Amino acid sequence: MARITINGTPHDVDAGALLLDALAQAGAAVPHACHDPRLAPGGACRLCVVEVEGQGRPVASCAATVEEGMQVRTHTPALEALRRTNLALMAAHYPSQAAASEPSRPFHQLLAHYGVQAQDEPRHHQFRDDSHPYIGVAMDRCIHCARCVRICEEVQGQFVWETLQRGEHTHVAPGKGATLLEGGCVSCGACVDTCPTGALFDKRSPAVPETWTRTTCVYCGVGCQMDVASAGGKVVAVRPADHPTNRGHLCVKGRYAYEFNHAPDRVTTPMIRRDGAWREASWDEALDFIADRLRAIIAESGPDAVGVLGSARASNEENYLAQKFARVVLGTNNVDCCARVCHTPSAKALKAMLGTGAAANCFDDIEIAGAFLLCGVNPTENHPVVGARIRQAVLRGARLVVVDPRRTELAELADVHLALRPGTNVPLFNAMAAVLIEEGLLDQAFLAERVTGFDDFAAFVAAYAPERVAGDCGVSAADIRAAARIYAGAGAAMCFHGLGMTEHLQGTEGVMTLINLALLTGNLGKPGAGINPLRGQNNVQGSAQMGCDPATLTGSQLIKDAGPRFEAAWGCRLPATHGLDLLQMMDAARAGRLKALWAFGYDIYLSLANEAATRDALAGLDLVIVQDLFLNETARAFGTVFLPAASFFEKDGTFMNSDRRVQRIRGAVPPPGQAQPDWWIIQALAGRLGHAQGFAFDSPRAVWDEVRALWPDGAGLSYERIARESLHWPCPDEDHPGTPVLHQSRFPIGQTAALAPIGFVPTPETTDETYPLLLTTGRTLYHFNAGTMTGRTPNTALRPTDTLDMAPADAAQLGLADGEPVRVHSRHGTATLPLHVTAQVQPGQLFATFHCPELFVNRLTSTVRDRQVRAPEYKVTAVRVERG
Ligand SMILES: Nc1nc2c(c(=O)[nH]1)N[C@H]1C(S)=C(S)[C@@H](COP(=O)(O)OP(=O)(O)OC[C@H]3O[C@@H](n4cnc5c(=O)[nH]c(N)nc54)[C@H](O)[C@@H]3O)O[C@H]1N2
Ligand SMILES: Nc1nc2c(c(=O)[nH]1)N[C@H]1C(S)=C(S)[C@@H](COP(=O)(O)OP(=O)(O)OC[C@H]3O[C@@H](n4cnc5c(=O)[nH]c(N)nc54)[C@H](O)[C@@H]3O)O[C@H]1N2
Ligand code: SF4
Ligand code: SF4
Ligand SMILES: [Mo]
Repeated sequence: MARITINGTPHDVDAGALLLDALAQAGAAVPHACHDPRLAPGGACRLCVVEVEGQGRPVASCAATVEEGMQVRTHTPALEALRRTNLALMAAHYPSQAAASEPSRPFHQLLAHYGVQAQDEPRHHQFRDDSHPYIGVAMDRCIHCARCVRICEEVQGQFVWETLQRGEHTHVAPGKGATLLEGGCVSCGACVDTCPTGALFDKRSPAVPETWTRTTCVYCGVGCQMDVASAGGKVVAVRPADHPTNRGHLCVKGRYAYEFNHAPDRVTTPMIRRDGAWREASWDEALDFIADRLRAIIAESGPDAVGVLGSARASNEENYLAQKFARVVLGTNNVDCCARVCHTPSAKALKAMLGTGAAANCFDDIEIAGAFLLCGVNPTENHPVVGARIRQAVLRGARLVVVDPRRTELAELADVHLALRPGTNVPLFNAMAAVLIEEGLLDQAFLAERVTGFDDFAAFVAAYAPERVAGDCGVSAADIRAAARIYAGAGAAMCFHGLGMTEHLQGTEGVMTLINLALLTGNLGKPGAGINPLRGQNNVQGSAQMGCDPATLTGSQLIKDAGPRFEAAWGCRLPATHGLDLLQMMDAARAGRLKALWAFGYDIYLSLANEAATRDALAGLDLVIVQDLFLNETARAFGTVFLPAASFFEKDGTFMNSDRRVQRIRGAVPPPGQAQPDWWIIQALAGRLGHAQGFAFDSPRAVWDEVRALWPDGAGLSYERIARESLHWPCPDEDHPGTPVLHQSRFPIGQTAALAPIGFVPTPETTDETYPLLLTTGRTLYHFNAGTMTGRTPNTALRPTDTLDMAPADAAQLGLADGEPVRVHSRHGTATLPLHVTAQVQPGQLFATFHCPELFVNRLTSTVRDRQVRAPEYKVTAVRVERG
């Protein structure tokens, strides 16, 4: 604390605080127009000026820090007159009508408070753009405070807005294009959020919504906190919350892509398909129908003829109930979720080598790391708020290595971009390990205390010298060496990886090769380091962690270890047979052994690799229960019963994000029609099947308390605490501060971890004369997975369709033009997509997203799976392309 005197009265305020904040804290707030706590001080508007004893001129309190003994005057007549003059200058060219019609805008409040009249004088220059679906521009209201310029630079890192020209010609406009989007805008809305006047505004939101509700974003695993505005039972606006996870920032999906919630084709009534046609049913009819069919199937074929798929989009509480339903009500361990297809390889590799199958470090370490190693991950599009933080760190001087076949946005900024041939992660990371050893770039102390198996490993990777493998990987040996030196030389280097590592024949093993690098260089168990999978959906970490996995119970506890405790708590015996994972369920369905499947919040038909194989499997089932917001592709093609679910905007619970935080979701609007939260539906069905007991929770909080009782590392995460604190598990009791950084003094598997020699097993999916190109699939900023949600928002205007991305040289050789439809053939199927010619992909390679059901990119992908946990190889398919 520091003692300062404000207007003659002493006050104790935070030492080192911004003077502007300290004044507000002491009840002597001063006005400001250009200040935003997310930004470095601007000092431009001169409204926050105060008199400080000993300083000749008024001081901008937004740019000064508190000093012990300071004597400050905040509202002297001279200061107030100065403020009025400065405001009058800003108001000279300001439209009076705007000030009158939207009195709640901060700048308009200032004008009213100081009695300053807007003067409507004409302007020389004014940027106009009505083309963005979300961001409106009314630059006749611009006061040149530069907040939009600074937030785009300092928070998002996009550098779209610029203050152009000087004097009376000064105006704010995109510097690199005629419109916002041409100027590089990624539609995060940060500029709208900070603009004090409404010169930038949300086109689709009212200026003053009714109620605000704090919740967690439903899209990616970053887990941004946001405030949802509702009016008339509808979501009308979303704003970023100032919270450690996202620090007052959102991306376009969290900020703007909410209108799916009120889409006209939202399913709001249960439905049963009879004679090929969907007919509406009451909840009683639908639940009785399912209960009868399940009873009959279990009586005839046993409980292992049924499978349950939890949802990475639903809450922890709902996923907990789903796996409890499978194990207790049905009597099967056949339960899984879509973690299977993305980061189960990461979880498996991390758990096997270190003991915890989750990210080692937290997002706050981004600002500590000296270097980043990004492997097969595209955060500026897929985890944009983390992507922006990484970009800011790199702009401030952190080193960056990107390992990705494509020139992603972050690859553009990288010190070294290893544009490897898809499918060659294992030799590439083995080569980096070989360099670390050969060049002595090792953390000897860490190796001595925490690592075993060095000699065998060193002998093994010597065969992977960069000069030997670089050709096969499609990169230069010098670049592999440069990358290894950056990773080892940073003090603390943080590794993030994604599906470019996991969705391969060698997915799990690829991640193991990354863990080797961290062990060799001591980049584990300390801030700013770690191996960090960027988890996919809002709650994919939680879905598996709650036990939607055939081999583990809640808290990733192995059935063989924790089984007896669960049996005691649940009052029943656990199923004796091994469960099937999702891919094994598909195999069993094809073989006629699986008869029924309940999938909630997971469009498996569209999203699983190799449509033909998925179709064969799903077509063989007697009962397919789909529980979703929309009639998704699985429901359309194979559904027997459809149960309408409430969305995250409409229910309470928790999500678990990518850096192990458990965060609340809170209902902001009521569910439409008869839609019900997933937790209600699961309990209702359990009741029908004679298991009302054990499924009689009256709220998600009650479910969560049962989770905490069974999961030792989550025991301290009560609803009360997570409402106040941002906590990372392990958090074993209510006084525990949580664990942002894992493995600090030991690993859960013991004091040491062992290096893993991993030989290279190439994928059978190789190019030849008939299929000469390699297709890799993935994502884009504006759409999310199955597209059910973003496809029902104006994001479709920002990106209307999936495309097939091709290098200019290949397009020229094939005589294909940008935008024309092309047919893509693989050994497995055919799809037609519009061509997008781009230098982002290398010659010989292609990239496509899978967000459009009508284009159905998974008609092309193969049946190759990860050797250990069976994640499909979405990332490598040999194809041929011809005019469509
Ligand atoms: N906007 C948006 N955000 C999303 C999603 C979305 O659909 N849209 N989905 C969410 C989900 S479910 C997930 S799992 C995450 C996924 O997020 P990411 O892991 O970032 O996903 P992808 O875009 O599928 O793949 C990442 C990168 O892997 C590269 N790659 C392909 N093959 C290889 C290879 O052999 N080696 C290496 N090193 N790289 C390769 C691709 O070029 C691509 O840039 O995103 C989540 N966030
Ligand atoms: N070619 C190719 N295919 C891929 C991938 C790839 O990289 N390439 N990636 C794979 C990966 S990593 C993943 S995770 C999958 C994703 O595939 P999916 O999991 O199928 O996709 P999502 O769009 O995340 O959401 C699934 C469904 O959840 C519904 N939903 C949302 N909220 C709720 C809720 O609260 N309750 C209920 N009941 N339903 C809800 C949505 O409407 C949607 O239909 O795709 C995989 N498919
Ligand atoms: S558009 Fe808004 S935020 Fe940007 S300079 Fe003008 S008034 Fe400030
Ligand atoms: S970064 Fe992820 S969690 Fe944050 S707003 Fe975007 S989609 Fe939502
Ligand atoms: Mo995913």
